[in-house]
Amino acid sequence: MTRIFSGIKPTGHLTLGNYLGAVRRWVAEDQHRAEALFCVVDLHALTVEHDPARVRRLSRQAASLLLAAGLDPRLCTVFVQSHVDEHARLSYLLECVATDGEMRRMIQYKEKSERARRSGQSVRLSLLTYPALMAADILAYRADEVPVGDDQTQHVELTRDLAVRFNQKYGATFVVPRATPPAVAARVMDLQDPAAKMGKSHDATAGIVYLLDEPEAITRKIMRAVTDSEPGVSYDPEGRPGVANLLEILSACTGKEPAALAESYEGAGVLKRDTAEAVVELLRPLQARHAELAADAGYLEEVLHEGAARARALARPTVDAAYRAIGLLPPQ
Ligand code: AQP
Repeated sequence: MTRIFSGIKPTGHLTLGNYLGAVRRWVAEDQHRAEALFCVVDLHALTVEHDPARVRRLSRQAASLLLAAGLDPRLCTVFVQSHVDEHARLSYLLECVATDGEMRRMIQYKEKSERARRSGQSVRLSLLTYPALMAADILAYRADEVPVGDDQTQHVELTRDLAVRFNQKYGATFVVPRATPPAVAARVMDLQDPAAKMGKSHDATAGIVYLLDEPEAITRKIMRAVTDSEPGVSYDPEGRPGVANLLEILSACTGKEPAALAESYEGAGVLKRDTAEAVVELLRPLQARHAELAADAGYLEEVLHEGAARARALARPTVDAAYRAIGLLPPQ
């Protein structure tokens, strides 16, 4: 059976980008058609300046939102990365097959290290080595597919390279996975800056729709989305990125093609209004379920406890095999 692994970082409140680009498909397709593992990758949240209490809170919230969105622990495994030691164990081995040059080429490293420097912070070494940990997340489970948004495909490519290199040098140990980006909404853009990805850790929040935003806030943010001064509505991601972003969001909500949707609008105002309504309706059930789950903390704890046990049992044989293959003496 196909095995799927994907994760979400507790570096901020989950956004519409996370939902449309990743979580929605995990819920609607992946958990039904494959053996799927979904992980709150909390170790990744430590690669940038962080507040410990906030990371803990966001980890719990992210797990709860995954369940609220419809991940069903009877169909898939939901767990927290740091609860399964195999991720960190394998990450070190992969650092030993990766090169410093390939880590430095990662776009996210360039962008986030630049962001840290601009705000006067030092760049953590883990920000550079983080793709080895992400590769470990995937390879430990011998995952075949990694459903991620566009921004993560470079890291999955690196994971493939590391798996192939390890297998060639030390013997067949890992499955070589592939990224499976979604057909629509692979990159939802910031409503105030359509050149930038809608990202949960960004400081300027006016262009970011969070999954737990009130309907009024969602409507306000979408109605104030930056478009352009051209009359009418057309689907032109290069020339009219703000309008294209709205059309893609509406397309992801309605299932209609962005270009076909564009033909039914004469002005950006009505497009914004319909997009806001569609997003509010899309998120309504998720928000209601999240409120229910918040009243039952025991359930979440139980799901995460069982999820970690299942994940550990799957990861351990592969990671042990990698330790042996690379030349480490097994404990007696
Ligand atoms: N804007 C987006 N459009 C489509 N997919 C997206 N994803 C993230 N943003 C968008 C996908 O959501 C999954 C989990 O993302 P993540 O937690 O690894 O990363 P992030 O949300 O991008 O958070 P960061 O890196 O903490 O924040 P930023 O980017 O703000 O610096 C992934 O499958 C991702 O592709």
